[in-house]
Amino acid sequence: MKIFARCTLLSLLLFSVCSYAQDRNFVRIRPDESLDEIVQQAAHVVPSPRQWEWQKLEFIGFIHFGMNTFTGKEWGDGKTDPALFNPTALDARQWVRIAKMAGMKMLILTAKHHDGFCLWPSAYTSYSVKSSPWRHGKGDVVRELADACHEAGMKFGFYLSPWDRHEATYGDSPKYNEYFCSLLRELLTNYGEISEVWFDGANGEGPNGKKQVYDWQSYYRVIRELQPNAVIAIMGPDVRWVGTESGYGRETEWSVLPDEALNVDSIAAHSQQTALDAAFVPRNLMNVDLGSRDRLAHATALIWYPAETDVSIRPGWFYHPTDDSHVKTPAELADIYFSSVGRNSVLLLNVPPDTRGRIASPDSSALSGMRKILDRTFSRNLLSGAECTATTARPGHDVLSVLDNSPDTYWQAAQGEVSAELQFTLPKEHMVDVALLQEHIRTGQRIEHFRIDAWNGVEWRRCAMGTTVGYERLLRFAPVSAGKFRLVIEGSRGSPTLSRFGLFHNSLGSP
Ligand code: FUL
Repeated sequence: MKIFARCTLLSLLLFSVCSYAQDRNFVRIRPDESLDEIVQQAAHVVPSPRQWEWQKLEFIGFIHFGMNTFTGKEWGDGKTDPALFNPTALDARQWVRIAKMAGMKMLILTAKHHDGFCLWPSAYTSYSVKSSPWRHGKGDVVRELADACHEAGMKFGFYLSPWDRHEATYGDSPKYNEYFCSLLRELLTNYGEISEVWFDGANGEGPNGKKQVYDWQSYYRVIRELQPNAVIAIMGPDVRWVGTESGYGRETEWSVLPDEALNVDSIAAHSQQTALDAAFVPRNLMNVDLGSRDRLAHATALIWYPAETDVSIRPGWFYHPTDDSHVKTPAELADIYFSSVGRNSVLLLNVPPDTRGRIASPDSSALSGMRKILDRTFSRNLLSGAECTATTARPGHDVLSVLDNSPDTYWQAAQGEVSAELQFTLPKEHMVDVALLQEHIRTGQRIEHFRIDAWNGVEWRRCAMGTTVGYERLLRFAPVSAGKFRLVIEGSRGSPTLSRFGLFHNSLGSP
């Protein structure tokens, strides 16, 4: 009996240690694992601490600024005279003020775009601000923005284009890789905390162009060594490009994917190939399935690889005066927010400064209009004060946790339960047409489908339904007035969690 008990205990222990990924953002799948076992593994893959810190930022800004701002181009050829770079009234604090007002938590600057022109006085090239008339060659845009961000409590990151149309060593692979690492070292050592490094997959060299073999691993090593908390995005292991530059993510967005998603060649092949060719011809990736059970079935390893949705507030990435009348409207920006942040992705919205080095007024008023819509919509969770019940709860994780606004507390279904019903009786009837759900992703991403119903006094009527939740899911639906609502989790990969649930009234009306 004793021996039996010991064996059982031992096998239980082994089962929980070996069988599931324990708080890891990477797990290998053995060839003999069944689909059910793989799905269980997937349910236990979680963000790394740096991925979690990044995910919580939700909304971040892109600053495309450089030689193209002065030439009117989108892709410079690297031959433009540095004399042309001369912003008349550059004010990085103004960029930060506007970004903060909009609700952004980080700014990412194009420290070097494809033309190779460096916005800081690098010691490794003369093709930089130091050869320009701006601030008599003593200026440093990276410094001004990094300082302004840090002063204001904002995170700072940089975009550094691997493709370089100016640098003579480009194509001479080892030499250019060394050059690129030197630039990285400068940016990662001299400007305080760096929270994101953004590597572009774009390259328009064409079939007869220069062939540069990038040494990604050496780039990643430099970053991990100098700024271990920074996430490496797009052509990198921490943050995945959602796959379109339209601002609209997938309805079903899994952050846990087979590790083949992390293939730099295929990311590059799907990236922009010619200037602006695909920027606003949104490739429809909504139906591309990356993380369903079918995809997991063939996986040899699983990774936590969350999506970032990049989009520009204007038709181009850089400022062009002719686009002043084509800035996205507050309603369009709010729609993008719902379709990116609200679809389990971080929104990276580009706001390009003009030739003065300031954000132009059409952009700042569009951003403040968007902020007003979002603030009005989300100012009050109509479920607060509601009486809540759940058909199942793990001890210590009761349903009230979904209303306490804390990302650390969460409701969870009892072990082994993959469906559940959470009911909310409001103090009085309310009109609602927006729902917000957040899973506790540090336990894993699990919910596969859910629906929200309203009680009309006689029966439950469905208001909305969805598939994945992840870090955050926002849904808009036809307005409904009721005093009782329920969230039905219909399917999940292991016992589901929810750290937040809210119902709101959209200040713009329904879509
Ligand atoms: C693309 C680039 O080619 C664009 O110019 C822009 O920087 C965008 C964010 O990424 O791949």
